[in-house]
Amino acid sequence: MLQSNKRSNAIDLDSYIQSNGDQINQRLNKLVPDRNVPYSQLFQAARYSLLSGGKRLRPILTLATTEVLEGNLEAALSPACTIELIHTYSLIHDDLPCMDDDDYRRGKPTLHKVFSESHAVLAGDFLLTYAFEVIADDPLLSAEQKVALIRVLAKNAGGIGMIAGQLMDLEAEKKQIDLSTLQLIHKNKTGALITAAIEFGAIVANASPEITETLKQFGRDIGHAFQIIDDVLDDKEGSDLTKGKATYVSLLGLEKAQETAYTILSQSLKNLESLPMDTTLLNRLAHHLVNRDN
Ligand code: GRG
Repeated sequence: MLQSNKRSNAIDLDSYIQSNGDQINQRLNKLVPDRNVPYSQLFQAARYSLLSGGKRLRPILTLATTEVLEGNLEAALSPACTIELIHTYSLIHDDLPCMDDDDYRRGKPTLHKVFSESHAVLAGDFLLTYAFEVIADDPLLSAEQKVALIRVLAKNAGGIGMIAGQLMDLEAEKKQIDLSTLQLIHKNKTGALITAAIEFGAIVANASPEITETLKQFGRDIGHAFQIIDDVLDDKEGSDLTKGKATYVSLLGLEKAQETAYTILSQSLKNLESLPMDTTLLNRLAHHLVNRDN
């Protein structure tokens, strides 16, 4: 059973993240089982990436938004997991030789190194497609909620969302780009799925259009701050991933980049405070996203 935390102020955020992360992992494990079929490698490949220890921040944001809005947490769990299915597909494809060509992800060899490039393409395709099937088949959601979730997921992961961001990012490699172009890339590449995760909570909890709009703005802001901190962490770790690429640190410098993330965080929290319910849980998670060390 998913536990609600009525008194968000009193909660221990680490145990909130741990216990919700565990619930998400269990559901993901159930949604994508090993299958004894002639093409079992498809499921093994998908599970290799899906169950390889991501932070699960996006699905946790869906559950936290649902909780803040006093929605049905059980009904939020599978939709939350579909965000992670899409996130995992994007990481698998991003690591391919034709994209970022990375050998390691989450401390393990990338999927195409362990299986093959074609297995990695197909495992990513499977996770992407399957996300929509999971929503369509969910017995705890109304028909209206399913359509709304599918629309939000398709838009934010699609050609005016994450895929657009990825294409702009690839085209920006080895080119001089300015800050507003970088912001546009990350608004789509990273921000769109984080915003969808928050909007998912609003849909499950049947929030009003006004409340949903405020939460979406909060999602866009924390997605922006999350990406800046991603660049700051890569820079501090001397990561190869940013070599030759424009980042918030290369354009603003380390200190200014960090300062910008904190300014965006505080704007996002002000916006959140305008809501008529206790939003402490989302406030604490937003701090966590910006203060994280990995
Ligand atoms: C291939 C269509 C397509 C899109 C790829 C998400 C993405 C777009 C690329 C990943 C490259 C990257 C490092 C993006 C920066 C921000 C980001 C999404 C980081 C990874 O997310 P975390 O930190 O990762 O939540 P974990 O491993 O914890 O899930």
